[in-house]
Amino acid sequence: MRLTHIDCRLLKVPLSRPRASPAEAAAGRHNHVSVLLVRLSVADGPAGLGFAYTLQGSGRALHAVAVDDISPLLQGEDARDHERLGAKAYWSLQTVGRRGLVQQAWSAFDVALWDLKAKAANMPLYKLLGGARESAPAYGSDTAWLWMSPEQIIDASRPYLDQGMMGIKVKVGADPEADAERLTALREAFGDDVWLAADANERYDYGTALAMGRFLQEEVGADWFEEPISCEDVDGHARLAAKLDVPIAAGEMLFGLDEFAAYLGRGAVDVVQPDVTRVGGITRWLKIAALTERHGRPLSPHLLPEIGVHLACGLPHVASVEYMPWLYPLFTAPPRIEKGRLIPPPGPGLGLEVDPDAEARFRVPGG
Ligand code: SMN
Ligand code: MG
Repeated sequence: MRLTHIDCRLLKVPLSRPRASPAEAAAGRHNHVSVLLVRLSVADGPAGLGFAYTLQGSGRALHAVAVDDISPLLQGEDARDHERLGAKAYWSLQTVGRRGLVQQAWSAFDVALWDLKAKAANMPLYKLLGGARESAPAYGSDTAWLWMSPEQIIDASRPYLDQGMMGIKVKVGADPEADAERLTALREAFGDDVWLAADANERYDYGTALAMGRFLQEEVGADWFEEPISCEDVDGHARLAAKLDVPIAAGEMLFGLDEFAAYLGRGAVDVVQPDVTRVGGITRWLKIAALTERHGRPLSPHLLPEIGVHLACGLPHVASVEYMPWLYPLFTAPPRIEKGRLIPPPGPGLGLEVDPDAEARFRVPGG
């Protein structure tokens, strides 16, 4: 399985519901996601497809790393050797990218290598990973941004809840009092049975996070409290986790296995959320999953349900998939929700086909 051709493209995909206020979105901020698409071709057989994203900046830089630095390393290599190729990329680029953008670009290649491997084995990726189950619980993540009122959140979330999805994750972290009011209104509207989590994206200080954690567990009955404080404050997370009953979720900002080991070793996280396109792809996601399993904690993949559904259906201790359908417009048949659960597409590999019209529409000139 020699790699004969490597194709890297940069797309800019508009967000149907922007991350920030409509005014900011209109000014061009928070209204799109940049996507690196990587296709790995072998002499005979289907190509492997992988992708990674950046939010707002750095799309061109991600693409440049893929084209200039990583692609030449893989040309002519045996596509089956994901460990050897991962080590080759790591050691070749360590001085510029032990963490960060280089790892994000590499992630797209690693995902493509796994897509290719599963296609060569003629099986869906989740079967190759272990086939733990045929569908996974999913929570809605794009219906409760900070700029939205409780009424807007309720309206946006209804279609998900009506389909039977487990629940909704709500953004908090701007103003603790307003956050508390929103959460109370949402719990009242949704009822006690709906899964409800709060995601602060690192914005609280320790004292506010502790107070909010107590409020979440006592008044809201929240199912997890995500990124309460800076991702660099492992000790603060450990102290919060020791004092609070509401589970602490974290991991989307972490890159290395060592960072996950630090959190897990200190009991600083209860639900581990590695981003497959930040940690270095499926190869490293599996290592983080093994470490997490050893610590008796569940995982929940960050964003990218197109890949997350395979991880959640392949491995036994993945609690849920984050349903953030940002990249859905790119694919002809992305993973479907059925009775509230996400189903992996039936085809081999990731089971994804890029829609050529969408690709043409979203492609960045020169990317
Ligand atoms: C998040 C991160 C990045 C983009 C969108 C949303 C968020 C999440 O932290 O966990 O969904
Ligand atoms: Mg988050």
